[in-house]
Amino acid sequence: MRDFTTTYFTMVEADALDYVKTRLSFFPDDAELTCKEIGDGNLNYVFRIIDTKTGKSLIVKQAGPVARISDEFKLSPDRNRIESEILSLQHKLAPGFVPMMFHYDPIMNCCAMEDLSDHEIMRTALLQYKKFPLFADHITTFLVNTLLLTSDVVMDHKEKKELVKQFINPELCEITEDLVFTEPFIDHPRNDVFEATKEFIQENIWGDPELALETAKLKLEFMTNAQSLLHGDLHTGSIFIKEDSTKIIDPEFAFYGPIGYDVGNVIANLIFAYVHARATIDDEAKKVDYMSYLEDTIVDTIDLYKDKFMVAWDEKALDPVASYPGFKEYYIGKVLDNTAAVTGLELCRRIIGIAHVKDITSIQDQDKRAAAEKICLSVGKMLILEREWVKTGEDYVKVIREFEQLF
Ligand code: SR1
Ligand code: MG
Repeated sequence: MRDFTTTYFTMVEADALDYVKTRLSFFPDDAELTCKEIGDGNLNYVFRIIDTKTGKSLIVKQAGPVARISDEFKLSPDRNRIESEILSLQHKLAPGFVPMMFHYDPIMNCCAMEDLSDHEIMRTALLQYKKFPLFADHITTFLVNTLLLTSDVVMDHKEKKELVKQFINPELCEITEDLVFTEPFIDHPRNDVFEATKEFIQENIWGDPELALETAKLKLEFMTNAQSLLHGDLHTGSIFIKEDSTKIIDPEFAFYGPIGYDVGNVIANLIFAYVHARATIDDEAKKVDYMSYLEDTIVDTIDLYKDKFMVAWDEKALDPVASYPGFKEYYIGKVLDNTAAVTGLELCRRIIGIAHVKDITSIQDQDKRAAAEKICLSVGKMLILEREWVKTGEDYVKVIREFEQLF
């Protein structure tokens, strides 16, 4: 058995099993444990350990020194500390919406947490056309509780600044700065463009100086506006879901940034599911039904978010300036501008950049995939350029409808 107490190394299944037996007291001594590596993300190793006698189970997540997607990305395994600490904090701010943390190990850069195998990854579920009527309500509670409640309008300012320090996350932020804000909007060697969409991208994205300028402003906003403690990578692959429960996982990109970054990521990834359904459901009635479910979810997520934010502001915003007439409306207005822009950025970067989404890459018909990509890019561009005019759920639906007619 290898030594887990002195030097970090990346574990394989047998190591994770030994780790759980020797370093944790989660299972009884007579447990019959099996271990499987189940990670399918871009960065980490995820082991599920099950006691076959009782069915009791646990997840061990370890941060590797390089990203799984490409060893070009060398990353400090300290992101596992960030993930462990923010999950503990979010558990207090938004009880029931994150997995329970049991253990963090700063030598092995791993943590142990609740196994959510009775849930499924939301992206996978949406690609199977499943519906989750409670999602918009759940995610908006999570967003308001984790974002507004970690902002300066609610928190003691010195305590907030301590959190800013605790969650400084330069390497993961750099990935976002590069992969979301920079590379997709220039002809960068790391981009990975679908051949049938390339000309469209050259003309409409890389060839547009006005768009480039707006992405520069948004990048600086992302880097300098320490507004709230973000999840930082809130796509549908970071959400475990079942009919009556939503759990937000994988907050390793957490840092203090602009609120719209989390909300916009949720909306963009609902739009990916929407264009996937449009391209892949043959039965017309089923297609209309599923797409309108996703439209409703987009509308409800924006509108409920705004409503709950306003209510929470009235109850919890303690800074004296929070009650000045018009300030709440100004603040939420800025958050909604940024939300629209980030929705647009995420829509473009998942099509053009290195990190794609299955919603798009799994569309087998090449013409339909190209059409889906052009809708995402057109909607994305419009949301970036016209962000100040996109304030309600219905505004998003109008933009989507406008462009889906064209492709
Ligand atoms: C190198 S990491 C690529 C992407 O995967 C993560 O989930 C983030 O979305 C990141 O941009
Ligand atoms: Mg992730």
